[in-house]
Order: sequence, then structure tokens, then C-alpha cells
Amino acid sequence: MSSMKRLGLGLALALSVVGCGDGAGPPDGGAEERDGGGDGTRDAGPAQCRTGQHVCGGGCVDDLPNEPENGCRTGCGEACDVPTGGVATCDADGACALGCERPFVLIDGTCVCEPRTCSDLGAECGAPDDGCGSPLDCGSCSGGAVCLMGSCGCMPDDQEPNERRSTLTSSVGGGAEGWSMVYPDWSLHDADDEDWYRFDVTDGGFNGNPAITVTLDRIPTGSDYTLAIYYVCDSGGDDSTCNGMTDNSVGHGCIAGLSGTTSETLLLETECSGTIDEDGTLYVRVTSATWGGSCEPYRLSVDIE
Ligand SMILES: [Ca+2]
Ligand SMILES: [Ca+2]
Ligand SMILES: [Ca+2]
Repeated sequence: MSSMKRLGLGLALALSVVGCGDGAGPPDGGAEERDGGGDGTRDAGPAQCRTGQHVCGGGCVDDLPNEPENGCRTGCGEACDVPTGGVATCDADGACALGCERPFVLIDGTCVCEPRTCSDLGAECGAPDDGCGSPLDCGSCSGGAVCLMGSCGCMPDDQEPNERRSTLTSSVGGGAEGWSMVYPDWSLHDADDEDWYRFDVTDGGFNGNPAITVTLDRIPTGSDYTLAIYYVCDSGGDDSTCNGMTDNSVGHGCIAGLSGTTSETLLLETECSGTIDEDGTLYVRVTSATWGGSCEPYRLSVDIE
């Protein structure tokens, strides 16, 4: 407490003592030891004070705001003691009361750290702190999953996020007739994962219009993934044909729909009406009809002939 505050408190004591008792007569028992003066209090401090006052330093002082910072309503201006892990509060009688913040619990008037369990923390893996400075052993993850914030999950692949066609910022591949590529490392990391890829296709003028074959295989056991492909002509006039369930929501395209882990292959014959140039963009989408919880990658193959 600053000297200024001490002075202020001394004044408050002196002032309040003047009014103390207020004609109510001498103390009725002298249960309180008095400190003998020097602080402005009377020699014969009262043990009972009128309403709105309380005993402090051998005299009566005005009640304080019922806040721990000043020792509560019946305190003498000093903050309530707060041990490690503790929280000071004021009780209804205006006195300091001690509570404890988790993981501390109140035992015999002190706050004792009570270690938390994996269950308390909702952790199914990893080694989180038990709250008292020691690591817990909450187990490990299987099936290629990793422990993220106490839960087992799949690491997103290196193309994420690619949930929407409109937000793709670049192509992952592409070329003219004769170009092909196999992508073995991308995955669906959860049931809601939606993977979009963009390929730039050039009509090289060989073999007629570019024909595009896309295959999705190595679908993890227990899952059913779905392949969809779309072609958007640079010049407009989308007239391409595709051998799956027709879906022209993006240019012209189609969706495969085989069940389970059966691989899916779609063939798209590019056709851009009004031009002999079939340059365009191929979009490929992989989603899950059933996501079986595997982090294993699928395999995508793209072939332009
Ligand atoms: Ca993905
Ligand atoms: Ca994705
Ligand atoms: Ca399927």
C-alpha cells in the first residue's frame, strides 16, 4: 500500500472513530484487543459498532465495498490473501473467503493441485499436461492418423484447402495429347473433405479432339469415394461428352457412381462448338459417399489422348 493510501486509511479511521458508537455507550465486553493509539483511534475501542461500521484497528470504521481488493466489507483496507491456485472472494457477511481455480481444489483451507485425467481433458491421444506440471499418457493413434489437439485425425494433403472449384489458384498439371500423370498422395482427410483439381488442356491438333481419361482407384477399405470430371472450353460453346452420369453444372461433365472401393474411370471427349480449337480446362473432383475413417491416400490418374 502506498504511503498516500496509508494516510487515507488513517484519516478514514480517525474520522470514523469520531462517530463510532454515536452515543451508543461503551463497549459491551472488550473482546477486541486494542492497539493503544498512535493511529488516531481511541484507547477504549468498541467491540460493537453501529450499522454501516465495523471494528478495525481497535475502533469503528465505515464498512468498505464488499470486494477482495480491500479485504471485503469488514476488512481494514488490505487485500484478502490469495494462495497459489486460489481465488479470493467476499462472503455474504463481508469477510474474505477462499476459493480455488481448477485444477486446484480446497483442502483444509489451502488450494491443492488435483491432477486432471485424459478423460477430464477429453484427450484420446497425446501427452497433455495434467494441469499440475506432469504429462499424461493418453495413448497414440493408429491407421496413419495423427494426434491433433488430443484427437486422432488425418493430416490434410498438400493440396488443401481445395474445397471449391472457384478458389483454385493454379493447375496441378495438364498438357496436349500424349500427356498423362499419376497422383498417388492425395487423400480425403475427413467425411466432408472435397478435393478439386484443375488441369490445363491444350488441343495439339493430333488425333482429332483431346480425349481425357481420369481414373480414381486405391479407394481405402471401408470407404466409397466418388469421381466427377468437367471440361470448360476456353472459347465457350461447351459441347463435350462424358460417359458417366451427366452433370453440366460446370461446362460439360459427368459423375461416376460405383459402390465401395471399386475404382472409377471416366472418359470425356472434348468438343467446343464453333471452333476447331478445343483448348480448355479440366476440373476433377473427388468426394466420399462413405468415408471409412482411413487416412490412406487414393490414386488419381489423368490421361490426355
Ligand atoms: Ca484432400
Ligand atoms: Ca479438400
Ligand atoms: Ca464410388
